Amino acid sequence: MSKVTFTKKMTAMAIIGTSFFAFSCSSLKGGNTREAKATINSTKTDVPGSGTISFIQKQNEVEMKLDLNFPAKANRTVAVHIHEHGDCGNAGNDAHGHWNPTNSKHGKWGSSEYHLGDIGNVQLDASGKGSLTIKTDKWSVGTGNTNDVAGRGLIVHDGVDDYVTQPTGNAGSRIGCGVIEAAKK
Ligand SMILES: [Cu+2]
Repeated sequence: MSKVTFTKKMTAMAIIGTSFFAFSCSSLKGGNTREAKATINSTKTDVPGSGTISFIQKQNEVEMKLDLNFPAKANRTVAVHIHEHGDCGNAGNDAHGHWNPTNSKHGKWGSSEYHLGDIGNVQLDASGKGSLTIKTDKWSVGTGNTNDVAGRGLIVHDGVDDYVTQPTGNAGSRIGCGVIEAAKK
């Protein structure tokens, strides 16, 4: 009898253990992270450039790090957005419009209304390099939820986002593009 009781206890413990593991993965408790990144390439031969962007989710916070290098845009400000489709075809135009799962107006990140793709303007230095960091609980990474950045397109524009003009910010043509891909587990 004691042997049977022991086996039942072990089974119960295994079930509890499995449930806890599944719960902790989906809610990203503890040290679990989810990552996505994109390599940004120039879409125009006359405006060479490159860049990288990474998104790391820890618990409910996503940290975005963006680095750009567009020498032809030295000392200028360029707009950067997450666009709807992770497709850089047709010189970046296949990425379509701004990613806007909340059906909001275009605006400045953190203002009363803005697209989830409205990363904003990045100042480039005398060599054409610039970077930006955002920490937010508005995005997720690799979750498949409507606020998941993975599978979207990262677009660098030729001009400045005025944060007012709908729905584009009048940011000009597309000079850089990258596909945001979730890191393989
Ligand atoms: Cu854009």
